[in-house]
Amino acid sequence: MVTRNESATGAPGAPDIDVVVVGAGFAGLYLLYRLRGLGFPTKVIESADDVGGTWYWNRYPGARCDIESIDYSYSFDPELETEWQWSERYATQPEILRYLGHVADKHALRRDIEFSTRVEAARWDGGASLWRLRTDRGDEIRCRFYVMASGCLSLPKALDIEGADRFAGEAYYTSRWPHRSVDFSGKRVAVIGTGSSAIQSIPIIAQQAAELTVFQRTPNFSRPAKNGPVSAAKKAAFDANPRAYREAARMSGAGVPREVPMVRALQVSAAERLAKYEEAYESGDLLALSGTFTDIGANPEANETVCEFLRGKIRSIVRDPETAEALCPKNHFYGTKRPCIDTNYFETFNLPHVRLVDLRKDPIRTITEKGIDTASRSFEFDAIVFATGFDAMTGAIVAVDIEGRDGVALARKWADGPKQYLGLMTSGFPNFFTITGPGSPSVLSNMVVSIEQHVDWVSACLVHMREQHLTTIEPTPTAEVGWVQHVNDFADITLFPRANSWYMGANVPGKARVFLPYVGGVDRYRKTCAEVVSRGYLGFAFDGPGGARCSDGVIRRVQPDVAIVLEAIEELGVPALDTLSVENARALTVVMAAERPPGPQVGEVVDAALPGAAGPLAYRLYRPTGAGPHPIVVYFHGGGWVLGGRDSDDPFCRDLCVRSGAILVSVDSRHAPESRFPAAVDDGFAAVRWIAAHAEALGGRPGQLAVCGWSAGGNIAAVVCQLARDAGGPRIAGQVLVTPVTDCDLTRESYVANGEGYGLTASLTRWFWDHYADPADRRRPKASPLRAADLSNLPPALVVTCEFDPLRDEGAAYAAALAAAGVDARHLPCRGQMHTSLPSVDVIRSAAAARAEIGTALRRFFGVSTPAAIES
Ligand code: NA7
Repeated sequence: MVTRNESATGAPGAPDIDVVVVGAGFAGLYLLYRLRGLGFPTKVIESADDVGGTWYWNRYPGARCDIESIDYSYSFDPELETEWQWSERYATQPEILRYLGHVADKHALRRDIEFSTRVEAARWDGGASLWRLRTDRGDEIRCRFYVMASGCLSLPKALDIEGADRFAGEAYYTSRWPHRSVDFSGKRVAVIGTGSSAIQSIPIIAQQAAELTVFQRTPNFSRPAKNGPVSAAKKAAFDANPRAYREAARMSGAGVPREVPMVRALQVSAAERLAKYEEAYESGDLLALSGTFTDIGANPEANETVCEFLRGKIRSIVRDPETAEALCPKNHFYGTKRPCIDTNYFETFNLPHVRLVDLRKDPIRTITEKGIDTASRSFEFDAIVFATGFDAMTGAIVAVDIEGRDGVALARKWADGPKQYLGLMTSGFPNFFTITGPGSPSVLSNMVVSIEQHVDWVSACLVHMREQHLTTIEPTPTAEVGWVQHVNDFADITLFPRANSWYMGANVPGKARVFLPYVGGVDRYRKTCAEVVSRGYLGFAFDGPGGARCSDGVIRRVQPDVAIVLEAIEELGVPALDTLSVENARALTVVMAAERPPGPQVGEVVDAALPGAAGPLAYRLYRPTGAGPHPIVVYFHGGGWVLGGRDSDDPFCRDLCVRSGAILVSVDSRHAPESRFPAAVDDGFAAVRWIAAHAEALGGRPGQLAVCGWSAGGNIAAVVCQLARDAGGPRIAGQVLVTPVTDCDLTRESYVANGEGYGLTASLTRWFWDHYADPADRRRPKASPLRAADLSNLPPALVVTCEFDPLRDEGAAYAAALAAAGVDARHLPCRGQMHTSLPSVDVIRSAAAARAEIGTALRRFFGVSTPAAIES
């Protein structure tokens, strides 16, 4: 029973206790320890009869951690690190449970844990500013703060197999294994599922069972764990400086210290790739393969090299070719469903009494009294083991009937996916925290590191509230929407959303298909949480005797890959171009370009020259695959009329060629300051005229010519359209202006807001203009096309602008002015992007959707409606 005398006042409407925590696993135990130490009366409610959480319930044969135990352990109590020695590299479930029992004993935690009790409902009482919890014992507990530390993988998925309750033999669930030992000797056993739990238990069950049949719906990637004693090297690395080791874990991507890859898989030779994969394979480290190259998680082609490497291993282990092939994952990318490490998993299928049933070919029809009927066969079993997984990340939370402000049910609020701020809180539910909730790194990290970070954050928040005399905290809707967007933006630049995984909620019928964890990494996330606090708890609203306060806003508005690129530029200490001589600036852009991904393959690339306004101009022609003739797009590169050439936007041109199905002719123009205004636009116009006149010879379709340009190239493209109109030709079918320079006024709001910190600076823009044109010339429409007296009768236009670009507002103004003049003009504003996003093919993946829109627009200009054949 909960005692009521813990209340500070004991008055009606007063809380019984400050904090109630649900769950006595890694999270609940540390929370209790921390809050108790800070003087917050705290009670933990736990449905099991002892501590352990997931390690209490998941006692199936072979259950162990697959993050090394040195890493998968608490850091808050340095004494633990010397008094507890792990017996194996990957500890078994009983050992981890003993560890948690030891921690509970050492810190006398059990006295504040109410075991064998389940919280069934929780209601926010706005009048009294407290939560009223109801337990399955019929108690009501009133608390100021309510924390769900209920685990990400704790609520078993409801069985979705017809007839599951009909089976008369022994039925076991890996997630709810009996506390007695189970003996399968001499029995015919079925295992349904091939996730982590199955992959760990199958080899052990096979040692006992007379017959073992594995029912597999989706084969999984797994490799040997190479378990054994804790490695001497690992132990030495830890012992050398445990505090530094822990700090490195906190500032790593996945909560385990490791080197960060610097090279793309597709940048190196196949032999080099293979060597890296072999090394990672042999390491037995779950995270090693994803950490071999930078692009494994994002680039399908790069990922496929890992997949094929692992399939090769499976084929080399499993003797029966048909079984081997069935065990090879082919419908998801490596890492997009939780990969596994194992001990003799694939080898088990070589045993004569073990067989695999491929449910993709022969699905389960029903479970019967005696066994399992598939579409084509009837199997009889003495025991069935269901290793069918969990309602991950949200299941255990919404299993409690939680009602926030105004009677809103959490289950209803989250019906289309969890709406959370930082994975810690949800708006409309004051003083309600989730430890490792959806929208935090959680299951994509070493859970213990993420748990400690959340517990520390929540504890510090409660101390802040106490010091500031604040009673309630909740996130604002603005902050929450912004965070959910950021979580999705991050997921969308990876391959994760393409898999039907529990990360996506896809394993539970009817569950919203939303990416649940935060893929940005433990380090990035930790810095974000700290920044939220340092900016006055940005996005949180507080109330209480200390006064109402709220610093509202969105913590991350820039696209995640844009942020990564900006961080890399800062880390590399790349000098600002406008601090360099023109010669050095040009040399630097060439060096930077050498490192980028090459862009997609096209049918043919031809370098040649054409006559410009004052001499030959180099151009590069990109021809699509497939029989011509093709429409032609004349492309003008960026570089502020000063830098760049036909090489500088090469990946973008390839991408545009593939997406548009058109020939791209990327034309150089004379550069400033050697050739100032109007040399560049005169060259541009001369090039368009020549290309239009020679379209057929170039493989083009006469009359089907569009122009496209990025940045200063967008300026040239826009001016060329005006010159062609005024000269009565050539006919231009459309213009795509990508973050174009359209005006010389550098005082617009976007220059103020985005003038610093987003790649192209206001000062660099000034530097370009100074090199290009005299102040009087800049105002002429040939330099500032926005200033043309007449914008009518221009070709249809797509104007792309980026939110974090100094040029944003002049691009938007040009789109609006064209539309006002009756031109068929569309404005495509790109959220969270910067000036260089669009041309950064395979680097700024979040801009791929905008690149696809450009392809579609070009196709439309040419009257083509078929979609481009390109992966995002
Ligand atoms: P998982 O990884 O969700 O695995 C569950 C397995 O059960 C998986 O192979 C599923 O196939 C299979 N499954 C689920 N429902 C069915 C039905 N109806 N029919 C056939 N097969 C089914 O859970 P685990 O317990 O193994 O591991 C959970 C996490 O714990 C793990 O990732 C680690 O982080 C620790 P599917 O892939 O859905 O086709």
